[in-house]
Amino acid sequence: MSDHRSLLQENDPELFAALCGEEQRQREGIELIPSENYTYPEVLALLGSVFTNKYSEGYPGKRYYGGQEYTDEIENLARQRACEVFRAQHANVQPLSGSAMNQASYLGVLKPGDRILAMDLSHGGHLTHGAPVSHMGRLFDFARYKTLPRSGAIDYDHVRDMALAHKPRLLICGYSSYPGDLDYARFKEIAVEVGALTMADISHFGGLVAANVMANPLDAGFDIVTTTTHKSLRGPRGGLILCRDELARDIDSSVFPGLQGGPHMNQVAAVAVTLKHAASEGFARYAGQVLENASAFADALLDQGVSLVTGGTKNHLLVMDTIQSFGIDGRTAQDVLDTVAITTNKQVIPDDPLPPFKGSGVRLGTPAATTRGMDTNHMRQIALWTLQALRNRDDAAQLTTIAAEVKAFCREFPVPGLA
Ligand code: DSN
Repeated sequence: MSDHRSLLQENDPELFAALCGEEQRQREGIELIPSENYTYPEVLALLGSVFTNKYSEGYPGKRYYGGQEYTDEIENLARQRACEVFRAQHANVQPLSGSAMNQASYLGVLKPGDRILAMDLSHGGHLTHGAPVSHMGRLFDFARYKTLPRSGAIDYDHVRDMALAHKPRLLICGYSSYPGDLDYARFKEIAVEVGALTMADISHFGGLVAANVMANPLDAGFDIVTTTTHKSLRGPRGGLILCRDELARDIDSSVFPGLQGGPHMNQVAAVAVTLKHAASEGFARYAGQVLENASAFADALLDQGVSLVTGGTKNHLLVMDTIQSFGIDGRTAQDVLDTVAITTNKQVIPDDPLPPFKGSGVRLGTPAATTRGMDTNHMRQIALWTLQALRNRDDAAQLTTIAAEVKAFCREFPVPGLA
């Protein structure tokens, strides 16, 4: 047992037990939450490294504290690599996570009260895209576009109508629960027509953009692109803001000193190594497999008559309408799947009549399963277990059998960084 583990075991047995429990849970279950992943062993090492001891307010070459020779080096590496991987002019690698990253972006280019047009939460947008319960929803004047009632797809004519009616200063695209792709050129055209800046929040599929298996909004001339680093990118928890050179000063001063204090340099180091991986051929293959797996998973569910929002997927995630498909709400479906060690999350669907704590659906995704080496055949098997569990949810013996099969299956797929 490594030194830090025995120390933890000795000094804090309760915490050690929880750590071991979580490791076992991650090893023995199938992770289908589309925003989760298993990070690299080097990331785990850097997160637990001495970089966590260091205060580094400011930016490389312009810090408020001494002793920055190595922190400057890692932040420069992270910035350079982010610019290379995403073809960006400028990168800020300090946002602590997704919400801070989006808040800093808005506050960098807008004034409180300015109008923003973004996707409605229940139609696939994110809390920070102006949900009324979020601070951003109160600080800015959000208008929200919705998807088409039957297909669940984005209706660009509706987005344009909303833009013409509301005259936003910022037009946002990007999603946390939309199983489609985005026409960035069309968004840009609409923004130009109304004089708005453009921002894409690609947090969910940042890794797929980095690997060039999904389109890059910067190639369509977007002003700002944000992404978290721990989802399909497989890095530590964190956020990146990518932008044009003209916005670099405003974005940087919005992150620090505007919103945050000292950056987490252990996290910045881990982001740097993540971006080195993201530029590799192995990562490109991984990203392609994430998409193939999602498509195979969706097809397997559709073949069995399951109802999926938008009728399938063009990215790494799918949203199953559990009311239509199984007559149960999303929370019940999530709980049933938990009993067979398949981890998902309940999800609201467009204009959901149920509250978010119930939801009419469940969101499923393939980044984590693909990291463990699962392929399209495995996804078909997982689809089968998912259906068997949901259809036989009142049959305890059947659920126990499925849980045992899932556990045995998972033994074949080691989790990176876990012995
Ligand atoms: N919690 C993330 C997700 O699951 O999509 C977004 O913040």
